[in-house]
Amino acid sequence: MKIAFAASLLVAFGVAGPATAAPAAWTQPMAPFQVIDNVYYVGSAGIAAWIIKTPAGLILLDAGMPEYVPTVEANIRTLGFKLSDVKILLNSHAHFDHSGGLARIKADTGAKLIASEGDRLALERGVYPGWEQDHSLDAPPVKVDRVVADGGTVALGGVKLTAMITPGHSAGCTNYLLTVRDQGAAHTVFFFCSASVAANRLVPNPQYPGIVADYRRTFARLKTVRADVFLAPHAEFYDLAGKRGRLRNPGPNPFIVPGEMQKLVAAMEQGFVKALAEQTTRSNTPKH
Ligand code: 4NZ
Ligand code: ZN
Repeated sequence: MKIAFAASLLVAFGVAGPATAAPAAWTQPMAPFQVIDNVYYVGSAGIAAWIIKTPAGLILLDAGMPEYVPTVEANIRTLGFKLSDVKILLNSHAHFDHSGGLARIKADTGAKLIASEGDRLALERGVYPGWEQDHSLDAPPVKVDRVVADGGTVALGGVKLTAMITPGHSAGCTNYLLTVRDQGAAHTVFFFCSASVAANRLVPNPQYPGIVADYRRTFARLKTVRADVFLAPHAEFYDLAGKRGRLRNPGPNPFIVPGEMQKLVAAMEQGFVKALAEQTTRSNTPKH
């Protein structure tokens, strides 16, 4: 897959000018590390991939870009794990920058892929729903072995993740909650799917029917979540590099930041309101 986006998408993002490249950070290496308790980072500088370690093997949440898979796999080995230890694959959402590597990692590990019904077709067809004609946004198709519902759980070796499905950013956008322990206290990790508008059309020809109502429900629901370890698919959503740098300092784990999630959710809701207004204006402006 080429890392070039069509001009149509740049228009969708409100960016003028010729097609540009994917952010360099998306495939820029980052050394793998333990984040907190049984959670490890094996992604790139810009795009997350998470290992959740259990007594019965590993869960890998997100796979990054297809071209970055060899580095994700090397990162897993650097942490002392074997690829064959990966038993379950999860996906935050069916966008090429997070799902593109799943097919290859599935083949290399033999792990089972668990995903939401809302994202299943996009994963199995390898398309970006609503932009099917733009093949620069395709991802290698990957078979979903089991569907997880909202509130459903993914369990391995006594470790349990709870799925929270918040449609909008994708039709089956899936967050996962996990309880971890740090310095004797329990903390709630929220693996965020995302709720940005990104390349999504809201009006007049929506990315999928009902997307605007879905975003509204999603923001209302996300506001009810109290999680103090907020982990997200893109590094800039939660200052990955800054926190990683502070891990070596004495004191509490820098990834524990009560309230951080709600700040980002509020900013994304503002972004949604602004994008909806802009797209509505654009759709009401006569073309000449
Ligand atoms: S995302 C595009 N997954 O929201 C769309 O960061 C969506 C994202 C990134 C890039 N795009 O169309 O180029
Ligand atoms: Zn996305």
